[in-house]
Amino acid sequence: MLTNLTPQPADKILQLMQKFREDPRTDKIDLGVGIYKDASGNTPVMRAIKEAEKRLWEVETTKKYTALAGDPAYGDAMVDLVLGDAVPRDRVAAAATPGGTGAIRQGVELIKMANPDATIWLSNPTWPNHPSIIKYVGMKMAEYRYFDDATRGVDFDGMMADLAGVKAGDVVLLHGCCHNPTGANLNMAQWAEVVDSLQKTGAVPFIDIAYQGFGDGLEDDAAAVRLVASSLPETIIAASCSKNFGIYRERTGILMTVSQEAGNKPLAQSTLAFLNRQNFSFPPDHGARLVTMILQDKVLRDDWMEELENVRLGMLALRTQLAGELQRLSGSDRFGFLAQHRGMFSRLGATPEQVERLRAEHGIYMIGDSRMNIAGLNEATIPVLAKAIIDTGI
Ligand code: PLP
Ligand code: TYF
Repeated sequence: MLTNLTPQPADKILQLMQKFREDPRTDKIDLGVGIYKDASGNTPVMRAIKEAEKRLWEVETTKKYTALAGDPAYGDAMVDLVLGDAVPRDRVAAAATPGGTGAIRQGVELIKMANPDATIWLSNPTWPNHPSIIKYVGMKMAEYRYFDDATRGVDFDGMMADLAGVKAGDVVLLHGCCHNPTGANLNMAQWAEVVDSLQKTGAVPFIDIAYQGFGDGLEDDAAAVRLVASSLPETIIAASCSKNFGIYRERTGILMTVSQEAGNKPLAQSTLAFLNRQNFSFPPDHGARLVTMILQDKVLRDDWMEELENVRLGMLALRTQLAGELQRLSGSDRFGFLAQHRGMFSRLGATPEQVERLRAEHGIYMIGDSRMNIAGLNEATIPVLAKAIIDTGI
């Protein structure tokens, strides 16, 4: 039986990670996989996580099962973090999942249960795991225009034209903030137009928010998801704690649904629990518990927010420095978009051949579509990257 298996497509981002590891050059620069790194290239455990782990070791008396949807306190804390008071709590169902990816997978399965004929609309481009999971689950998908190659901003007219053609009951997958892989984002006036469009077509928004706190701040980064959830009858949200709590390997995420009325919530809640049971039974608890402890304790929460804010400001400073250096070297403003983009990533707009030359000639690793992880830079490597970009004729 096992001989019947056929090779499956590899993840290009993870493949590049391996290639970087194998490169013997000591001055190589890793702008590949989306993991936050400090100026020394380390991904430290955040202070509040360390402290919560210490406390947890002292107070935790059992590791017995929690509940199929995870600890309800985690659900409450995350609904607060993501949605604030944008929608009444009695319309929101939530279940802990293994990472944001687990939430996306369960979200797609939920959509399949509710409307197997729905088409799921994805931004072009999007995070490659979106189409991969949707295809695997067996749902139809389509793309809406998103990135403008000329400005390296959002092709908003193209996006709106495509969203106007979405059918009632279809699903539109939107990045809540810090678009991966482009770094180009909608402003709030544009989000309001997206809301109008969804209202007109009757499409259901599915928001993936994996970088809250990495763009314009914890509250500002949640503004779009809050606007959408408070304006439309139904919203599905997949949130990840991997980046903003730095707990990548703990697999901590959450799937939330906002039902039209409080009366519809119990069915959504029991379906989320059912989906967990079918896939893995009880969700991982360690990361979720740390997140809950931090969000519930003022001292830990303030410390986490301070550290996260420093991470965010550090990436913004790197953006400004890189854009400034490129302006100096090129004598033009054509790289100004790097300072406008938000989050961990920017799509540089180089050709695959240029990306390959950066790797081969300069030891600079970015994803083939020219996505750079800004956190992979530091003050010393910014001039090196800027010079390589100019030398490569980008
Ligand atoms: N969605 C996007 C757009 C991402 O970039 C990521 C990646 O880290 C995730 C979701 C989910 O990540 P995780 O499953 O590690 O929580
Ligand atoms: O886009 C990224 O780099 C992050 C990390 O299969 C990631 O989201 C990349 C690939 C993958 C899982 C996570």
